[in-house]
Parts: sequence; C-alpha cells; structure tokens
Amino acid sequence: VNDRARLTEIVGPANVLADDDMTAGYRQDWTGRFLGPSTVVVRPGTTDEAAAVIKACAETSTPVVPQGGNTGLVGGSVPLSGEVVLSLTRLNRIEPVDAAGGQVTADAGAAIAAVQHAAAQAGWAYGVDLASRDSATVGGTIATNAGGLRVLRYGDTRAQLVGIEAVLANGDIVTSLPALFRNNTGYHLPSLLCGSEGTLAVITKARLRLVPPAPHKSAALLRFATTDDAAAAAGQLRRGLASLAAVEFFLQAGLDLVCETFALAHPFAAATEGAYLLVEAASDRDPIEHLAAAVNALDGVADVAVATDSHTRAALWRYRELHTESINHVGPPHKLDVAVPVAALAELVARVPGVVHAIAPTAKTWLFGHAADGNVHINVTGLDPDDDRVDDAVFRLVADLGGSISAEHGIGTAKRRWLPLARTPAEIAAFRALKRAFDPAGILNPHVLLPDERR
Ligand code: 2HG
Ligand code: ZN
Repeated sequence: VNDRARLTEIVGPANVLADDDMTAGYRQDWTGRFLGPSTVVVRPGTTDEAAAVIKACAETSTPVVPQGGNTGLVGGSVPLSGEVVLSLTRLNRIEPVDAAGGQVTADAGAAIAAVQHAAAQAGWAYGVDLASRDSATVGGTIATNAGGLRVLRYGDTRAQLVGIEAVLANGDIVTSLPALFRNNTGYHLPSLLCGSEGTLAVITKARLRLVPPAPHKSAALLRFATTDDAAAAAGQLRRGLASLAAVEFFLQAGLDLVCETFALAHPFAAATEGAYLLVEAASDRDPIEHLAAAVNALDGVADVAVATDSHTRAALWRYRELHTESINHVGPPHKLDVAVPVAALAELVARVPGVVHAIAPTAKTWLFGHAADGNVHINVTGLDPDDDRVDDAVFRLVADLGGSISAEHGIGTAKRRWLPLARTPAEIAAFRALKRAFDPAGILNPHVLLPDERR
C-alpha cells in the first residue's frame, strides 16, 4: 500500500501492522473458512484518527474493511481482496450511563460484555446478548444488526439504537448522539447504518437504549421426542410465560458432539434421541413457579432438567452455547443462518439433512438455533470451503418455505450471491443507489452484501 507512511503519521507506527504474523488474526474470520492475503491493519485511537484514515484511503482509492471483534460468521469483516483493515477495537470507551434516561453512549470498539457490565453497574441492562459477548463489539454488532439470545424479548441490535456517530466515505464525521427517548426528525441514519455491514460508513460511536434488569432467572432444559413437539412448545411458551427470555433449540447429534468435545456429562443419561429446548425465564422476582407451570402445561415433554441457581443454569447453557465451538472442532463449517416462519420450523429441520445428503453424502449437518424466532443455524461440515452447492440448495429450500437466507448474521461475502433470493430487483436497485450515494468511489467494504453487478 503506497500510503502506509501517511497512515503511520495518523495513528503512529505501533498502530499500523503489516507483518503477516501480526495481521493474521485480522485476516481470518472466526469460522476459519475465509482468509485474506497479506495486508495492512490500521488501528485508530479516536474518531478523528479514523476519519483521517478514511480520508487518506479515499484520496488514493484504497478499499477499506472496517472490523470490530471479528466474530462475524459470513466473511464480512476480513480483507479477502487485500483491503486495508480498519480495526476499531482501540476505540473502546464507554461514557457514564445516563441512569435517568436509561441510555449509554459507547465507542464502536467497546465489547458487548463491557456495555452489559456498565449498564448493570448503573442499575440497567443492555438488551443484546450473544455467545461472543467478550469479543463482539458495539460497532460490529450494529454494522451486522446482530441478533443473539434476547431478540425474543428486546428485539435485535437495531431496536436498541438511539443514535450514531460515523465516518463517511469522504472522511466527514456525522454525529447524532441525542440523549432523547423520542426524536422524529427525518431519515434515521442509525437504522440505515445498522445492518449495512460497513458498506455505507464506518461506525465510531453509538447511543444505546437500556432495559430494566431482570435479575431473577430460571432455566429448564426440555427433551421432546420430535422437533414438531418442540416447535409447538416454543409457540406455547411465548403465549403462556410473560417472563420468557429465551427459547433455544438443538438436536441430539449436536448435544452428543458438545458433550464429547468438552467432556460434559449428558443431561439425560439414558436419552439417545430427541429435540431439545433450553427455556429461560427472567424477571424482577423469582420466575421459577411461572416457568414450572408453563412447562407442565406443555405436550410431549419427555425429560426435564430445571436450574434455579446460576451455576446449574450456566451448565445448561453450555450445552447450547458450545455448539459453535464444538462444530469448529469437526472442521470449518459452512454456516447457513436462516429464518423461517415459526410454523415451518419443524419442516425445515426435517428436510435439510436430506437436501444436504443428496449433494454431499459424507457431509454432516448440525441444526440448532433460536426456536421461538424461527432462526435455525444450519451448520454443515465436511464440505470444501469453495463448494457452495449445498448452500445453494438449502437457501432455495428456505426461500420456498417463505424464509430468509440470513436471520441474524448478515450477508457478508458468504451469502451475497443469494441476495436476490431475499430481496426483489427493485429493492436491490435501491440498495445500489444508497451505496452510490454514500460511497461513490466504492472503497467501503466493497466485496460484501451486494452481489457483483452483471456487466
Ligand atoms: C449462536 O446462536 C450464534 O450461537 C452462532 O449465532 C451460530 O455458530 C453458529 O452457526
Ligand atoms: Zn444465533
């Protein structure tokens, strides 16, 4: 990169990394499926530095990939074409919580766990939680509109967003971080930048709404004989349990893999098959009685394990949260994070293994996810990283079922080819018009989200 000296002037020599060993962690995505070639990583320490970096890159038409915690799962934050990586993790301040207004302003590089902690210290909570909470950042979760474990209760990241500060493609800074609950003044840039995957601007700060804490929690792990029963139960729990905080789902094969990989005892020693729901209730008072009553009212429950203390609860959560890591031990997966109408969840789960098997008979399919939201994480191991025939067949099935090719991870590099399955031609034309308006030179994360234009 010919402007390395310029970048060094802006952020200092310690914050321009070029050595392959030093940049390796910024070039490879979390799944191990996507790895970029040698490049430069720039780590600004302030919004002004980030703006100066973007301005310098704009002047030389150098493409930039903004990056937070690099925990994304669709290859959206790695420099696959040798782009400069703009790492925001040094921007990690969190301002004092606005306790009266129930909001907080945090830098893009602050970890989600740090925001949760700051909120809790002030008697509030942050509505977003996800397994990668210690690494995933405010900016990255906004850029991808991350979902996670609390969407059911508090909505996705977009629903938490009050204001934003961002650097535009020409280096200008737009700031709107109002300490307001209501603010209805035209185009809402936070909403637009949320889910834009670094293609429209670089997020440097955000104003986030907080939620009342629900410190009393109970969880139950339920085993059902069939996915149909589990899916029906998820719907019934939403109606019947006001304190419902999460309904997560996995299958026997995934549970067995997690237990084997992490040497955990099986929750129900004798069970060899089933569909599992991990149900959590959270409230300002102990929700155990309501949870127990709601579980008792369900049909088709074959086994139950209840956790009332935090230690046992964490043990139950491990069966669910360790899926991603356990699957990575098998080999780099193809990750197909999809959503279907809740009524079609069981059908999807039933049909996916056959679709995969017909194309790749030796591949393994792992299904788990957020049951009450109709969000299934279809992971397939044993496929060549570049062989996307399975991805194609599964996405088409999902589209036929009225679903979406991305529920919460975004489009990134991995799915942009299939955006037309999720969006109409007119919508994609509108996307392209927005991209041209915000980034006419096309330097911001140029290889994600939008499919290549046919020439
Ligand atoms: C989860 O729900 C994450 O655990 C990761 O969204 C999903 O690894 C996956 O496919
Ligand atoms: Zn998920």
